[in-house]
Amino acid sequence: MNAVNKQKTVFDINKIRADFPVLTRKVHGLPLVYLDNAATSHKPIQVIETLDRYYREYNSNIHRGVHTLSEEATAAYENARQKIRRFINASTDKEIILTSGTTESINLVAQSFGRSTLKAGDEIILSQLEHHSNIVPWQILCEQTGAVIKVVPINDAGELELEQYERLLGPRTRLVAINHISNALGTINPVRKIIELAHSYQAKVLIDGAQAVAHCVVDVQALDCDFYCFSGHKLFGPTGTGVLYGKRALLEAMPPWKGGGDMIRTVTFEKTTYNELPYKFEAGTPHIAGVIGLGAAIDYVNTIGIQAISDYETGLLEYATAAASTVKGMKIIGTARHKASILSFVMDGIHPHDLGTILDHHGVAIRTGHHCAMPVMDRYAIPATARASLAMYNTREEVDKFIMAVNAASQVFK
Ligand code: C6P
Repeated sequence: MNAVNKQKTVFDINKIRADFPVLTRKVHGLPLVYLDNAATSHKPIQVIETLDRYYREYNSNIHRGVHTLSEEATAAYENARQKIRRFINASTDKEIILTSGTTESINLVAQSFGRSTLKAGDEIILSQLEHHSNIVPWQILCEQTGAVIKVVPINDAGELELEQYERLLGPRTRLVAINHISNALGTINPVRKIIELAHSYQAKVLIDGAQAVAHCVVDVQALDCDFYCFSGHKLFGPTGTGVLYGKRALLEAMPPWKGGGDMIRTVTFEKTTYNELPYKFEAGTPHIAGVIGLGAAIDYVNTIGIQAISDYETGLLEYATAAASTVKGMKIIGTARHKASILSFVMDGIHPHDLGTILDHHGVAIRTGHHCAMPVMDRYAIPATARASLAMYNTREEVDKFIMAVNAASQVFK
């Protein structure tokens, strides 16, 4: 665990809730119960004010100007990179590539690392639990290179079948790309073990941490992953921000993906040379305010402590799971032994979309659908689930309101 995450902090739910202005609003005349945090989380006032301050006081492009505003913006931007580096315990800022989100981070690895190293017949291992963002970029890469995808199946509980994984690993395995926590079921995958096994075959490992960073401690050095991807907006930061962590030696060897300003050292029509890490992968003007805001979001999370958040949410999920078991006709999809923050379910006789609409009229926001994880739905032979996803600012009272709303919906369809 890194130094920041070890800090002792106090978890004060009322104080936390007071920091999120949107939590005081009403929906259809009722207090908002926001249980769609896996899609995106809300932003504390500290993040909102950071964005506001940037635009009011020092809006400017970075790495380009010598004037005061540009220097202030550059310093704040690079300071945010350091905060991100410390938050996931990377060893140098050069390993922190700022992107627009998890999706872009994965595409970057596919098109740079993947396209430059994979050959026809090479194998990429994915799992049945993946979000489309961790499937489609690899399919595109396979079309380009002739590499092939192998899939680790899941059991009825929604856990990866590790024996099958071990069987899939082999001398042609070049890359394993697996999520840390499943967005559709909440399964926490044994990523440390997955990485260790892949490395014994000299395969590289990309972890899709989109659902993990706001819910558990992430230490990329302890995990020993080769790449780790996440989005700022699920971590109480702005949309349009994201991170690709990569081991320095790998990133050094990888060609650039997008070309443009800031990623070059010299340009002539005959030859262009590229900038050093991390800028080699950061073409064009980035979401400057957003990255600075993500830094503020990380400061915020650190004042509470990611371990304290994780412990709190574990209790809340247990409470929600126990409450759900009392609802007639409610079946939880995804019952892994190790789960985080997500309760996916179906109701007898009610389509998830109808349920979502009824819950909205009770002020309760959940997501319904395939959650961009169609292979998971196929595994359970269902078109969709309803999904309540929790964050650190949710309470047991909110879970009670959610359960009451589900009961009310079942009365409507009786
Ligand atoms: N899942 C959900 O409601 P972006 O869109 O790039 O920020 O994140 C994509 C992504 C990748 N991997 C996982 C595991 C994810 O959960 C997500 C985003 C949201 O579940 C929106 S589909």
